[in-house]
Amino acid sequence: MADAPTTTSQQSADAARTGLSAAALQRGVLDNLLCLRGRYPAIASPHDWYMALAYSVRDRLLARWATSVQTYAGSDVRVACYLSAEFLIGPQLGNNLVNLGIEANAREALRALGVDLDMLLELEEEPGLGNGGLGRLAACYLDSLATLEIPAVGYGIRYEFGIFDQQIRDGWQVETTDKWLQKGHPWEIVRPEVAYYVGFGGSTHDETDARGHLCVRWIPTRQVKGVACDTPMPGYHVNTCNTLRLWKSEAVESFDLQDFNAGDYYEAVNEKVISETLSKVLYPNDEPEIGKRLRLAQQYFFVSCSLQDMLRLLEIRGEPVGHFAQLFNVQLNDTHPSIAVAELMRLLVDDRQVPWDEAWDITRRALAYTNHTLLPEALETWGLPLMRNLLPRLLEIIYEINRRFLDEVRQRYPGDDARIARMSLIDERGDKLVRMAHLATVGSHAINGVAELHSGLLKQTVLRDFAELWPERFHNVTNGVTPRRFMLLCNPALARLLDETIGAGWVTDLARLRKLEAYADDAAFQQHWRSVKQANKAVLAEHIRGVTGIGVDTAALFDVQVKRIHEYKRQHLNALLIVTLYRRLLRDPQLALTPRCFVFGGKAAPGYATAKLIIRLINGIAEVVNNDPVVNGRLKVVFYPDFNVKNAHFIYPAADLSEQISTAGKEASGTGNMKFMMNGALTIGTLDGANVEIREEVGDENFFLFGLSADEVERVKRAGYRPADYVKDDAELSEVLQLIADGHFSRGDREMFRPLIDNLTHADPFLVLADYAAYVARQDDVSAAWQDTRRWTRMSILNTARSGKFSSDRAIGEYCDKIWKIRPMRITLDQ
Ligand code: 26Q
Repeated sequence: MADAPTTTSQQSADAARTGLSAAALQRGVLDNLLCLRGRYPAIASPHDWYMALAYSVRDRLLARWATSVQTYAGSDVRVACYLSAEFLIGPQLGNNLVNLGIEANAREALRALGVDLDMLLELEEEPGLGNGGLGRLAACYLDSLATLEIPAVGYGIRYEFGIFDQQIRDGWQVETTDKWLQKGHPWEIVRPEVAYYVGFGGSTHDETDARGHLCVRWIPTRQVKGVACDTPMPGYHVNTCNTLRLWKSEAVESFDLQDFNAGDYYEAVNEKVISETLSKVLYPNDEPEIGKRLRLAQQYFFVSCSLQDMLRLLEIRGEPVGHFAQLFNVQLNDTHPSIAVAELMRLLVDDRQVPWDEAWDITRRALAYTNHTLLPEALETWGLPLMRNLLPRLLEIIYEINRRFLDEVRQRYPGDDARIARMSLIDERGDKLVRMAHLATVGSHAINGVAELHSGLLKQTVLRDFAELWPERFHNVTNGVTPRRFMLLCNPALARLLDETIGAGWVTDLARLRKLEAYADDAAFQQHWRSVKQANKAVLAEHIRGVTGIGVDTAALFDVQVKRIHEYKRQHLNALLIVTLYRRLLRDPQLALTPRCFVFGGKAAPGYATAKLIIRLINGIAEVVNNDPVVNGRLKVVFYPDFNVKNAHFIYPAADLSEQISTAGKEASGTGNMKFMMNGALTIGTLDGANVEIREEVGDENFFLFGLSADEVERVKRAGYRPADYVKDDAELSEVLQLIADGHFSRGDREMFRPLIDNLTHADPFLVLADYAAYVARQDDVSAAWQDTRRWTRMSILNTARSGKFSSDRAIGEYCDKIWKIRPMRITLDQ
């Protein structure tokens, strides 16, 4: 037998796993290259190096992670549990290097091995486990929770296929499957021993339990096992490392084989396949009808696993179930996890024999609900037949909650039957539906919107009756984004300039950016500021050339609109502007036009035909404008394919102008608007979502406001909006629409964009034409402002300087104070 290792070799082995110096990292990378990849450097592929580095970084997270988890388990500290069907966490390697503070050392270690860190960062596939804003918000919040040293767990679904990859072929969006797991995902640790069973279907029966109490037993026809897949979520420059716990579905083998399909091996395997499909794929938003049954099953699946996990932790801590709400705050990220209201009741009442009233008190104290939309078509409902068939016991519980709730409403408003019908958890007007926003509201002690305007509208519209009944339960928490990823990581040149100018403290105290105001007119600082922006634009230009083949002039104004494609976000309003400018050039080729490069990015839901046609229109315009000699390079139009977190990293820092042009009252908050602002872009926008607060912070003189307000939008609609009138009265608009209708951007095809033009001129539900003239006029102001470089630079600096409010640290601080009543807990590593 070999000798036991000596102390010194033990220490160096430890250092190879945990040491943060360049030398230790280098040893770690070489160890992992051999021990996990089976490779020596001479034949290692870039992917081998990526994996070796990723594992080395993960090694360095593990002690922090294990210590954090153990500290929480061993104390009576309250834990924030963020339940979300989506977590769009983005690439992990760079972020983890930044949060651990070892980016420079890792770079040096790799350089000594002849490997370029940037090349490895470029290789990483991101887990696209979200559609857009809501999923990315959840990820930003996990970063802030850890950075603020708040004990927290993110709970969600480990989709095998995340959001589809987008390709552009012949101008159209084409979807291909997302391959995030194909080459292995080094950040996750699967925990087969942390698993729970979730039932579906079957029937319920009244029974008498051992103590003679009447109770209900649900006998499902199918069970699925949820297995925990954990990803570490380290804070910035702290020891706290929280957990993102995503559930993957598996078959329950013994259940199938023994109880139901004894002897039928192939039927059992088939059951297994069905069980595993539960966490197979993320559904896109804006697809209300597709996969309804599976989507509800997914929601229940992850919610049940997560609540069972919390109850298990309670037992580990030796606490009675009565302490559930003291120990857990369960935040519902939209209604997607709102079945939690009924499931927690079931787990308490049916499984643990807690009396109904006590269980209800626990449930309501533990849960809180964040609303992210007012769009009626996006409010979740489930048909009663589906609910009864898939989750019979949950439906019974919802009925009981509703019965008791409506009794309360009746007492408060005797005889007001209309109100009862409006507030009921069940919509009885047509096919009966469960209203999930009502369920979430009734089951929560706190309800919030995601920007001031949105929270106000929420109380006036969708949840009006509830806000009247329980005004004290309604809050606003304006969204925020993490400056670690969206400044420090993605814009290192800006970060360096900020460090030199105002000190490094801004990263965790973003309000300190205000100190930049003193430099807004400083000529040398301005020069530096512009050179940072210019370099970022050159980087984006390179990517654009590589991906689309289009060459763009980095001296042009970079005008960017990146977000999901949706009519309410009005990418087509932007398209109309481009055609307007193009038409002006056709009429007057000598026109002094401010050179602009329009950059679009975003995915359309696969079944959303209008959104896909908007993409086609943008590409049709690009094809003509980019190649017309009259334009002579003064306008460029780029549709950057497959917008995701990874390419967002080089898009936001390169923007001069941020397009936030949704119909007022429709965008709950927006978070891209904040990312642009932090990186020094000016905003052209409507009074919608967080734009309102951005303008308040930065000042009207540094924001290009246009368009109808939310109130005016409603008034115009009530008065009977007639878009054709706007066409009639505006020659420029009419000619712009005509150019599109004539097939100018569809190679002569007059049919291609007809649905879009017809929609705009006859219905225009999002008031594109009503805002067109104001938008074009404001864009003329933008062009004029761009001509005055010093003025523009001043405005750009002030945008960054006044963006502090939009840090997710501020937002999480508000959740902690107003809703969760949680305080930080310091993690100390024993060494
Ligand atoms: C629902 C049912 C079936 C299938 C999919 C869905 C589904 C999935 C995702 C519905 C909605 C979403 C995502 C919504 C979303 O991203 N909302 C955005 O949330 C941001 C964070 O608060 C806000 O900033 C945006 O304004 C809001 O649009």
